[in-house]
This record gives sequence, structure tokens and C-alpha cells, in this order.
Amino acid sequence: MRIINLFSLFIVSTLTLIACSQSKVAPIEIDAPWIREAPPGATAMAGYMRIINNSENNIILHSASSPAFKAIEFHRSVEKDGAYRMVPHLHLHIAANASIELRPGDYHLMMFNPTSTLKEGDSVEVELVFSQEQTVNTTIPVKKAQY
Ligand SMILES: [Cu+2]
Repeated sequence: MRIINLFSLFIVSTLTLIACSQSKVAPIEIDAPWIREAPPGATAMAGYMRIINNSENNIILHSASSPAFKAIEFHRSVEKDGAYRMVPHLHLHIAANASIELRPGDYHLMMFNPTSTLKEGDSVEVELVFSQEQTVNTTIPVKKAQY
């Protein structure tokens, strides 16, 4: 009887392992992306998101592009003597099994020259190109800033 119980336990745990290995997560995930709404005529908008690296490799975000903007750069807002200024970064590093948060007052996408006025409720297609030619396409909604 005891042997049978152990055997059934073995079956259940084996099936659980199979189920887990089949529910594969994407190597790179984009969580909660948004672009801050800007006044009409703004020449730049800021985009935010969490980029999750589920892989065992360190990765680099090399570039971002969108048909809705002329150019996208990576910036980090840094405070010095009580004033914020933005430092451009050529790329962003995301360690294995780690994530990077793009958020107000920190890293962000600096999205230049929108091709049309973007309002809350609009959304924008953005392509992110990582190391090893991994490309992630994401749809980013425009939202009013929430503090
Ligand atoms: Cu910026």
C-alpha cells in the first residue's frame, strides 16, 4: 500500500514537472508600458515600462523605434544639486533573470517628434531590438501622468 502511494506521488510530481516545462515564459517580457501624454506640439514624450529578462543570459537593449516617432533614445534622469537633468545612454543592460524599470525620474524612453498629436487613449507600436537580434514588438498606450 505504501509503495503504491509513493508511486502515485511520483506520477503526480512528474506530471507537474512536465506541465511547468510546457508553460514556457518568453525570454523577454514587457510589463505595464505607457507613454506620458504631452501638450500638443511637444517635441518629445517619455515612455515607461518594466523590461524583464527571463533568460540565463545578460542582454542589452540596443535600440527602439516606432512609426509614431522620428527617433527614440534611452535616457536616465539624474538629480544633481536639486535639479534634474537627462543623461543619454546608448543602450541599456539587463542582467540574467533580472529586470530594469523605466519610470518617471529614472530611466525612460525619450521619444522625439511624434508624427501626430498623441492623446490618452491612443496607442503606439514600438519595436525594441536586443542583443542576439532578439526583437520584441509592444503596443504602448498613451496615458495622463498619475502621481
Ligand atoms: Cu529624456
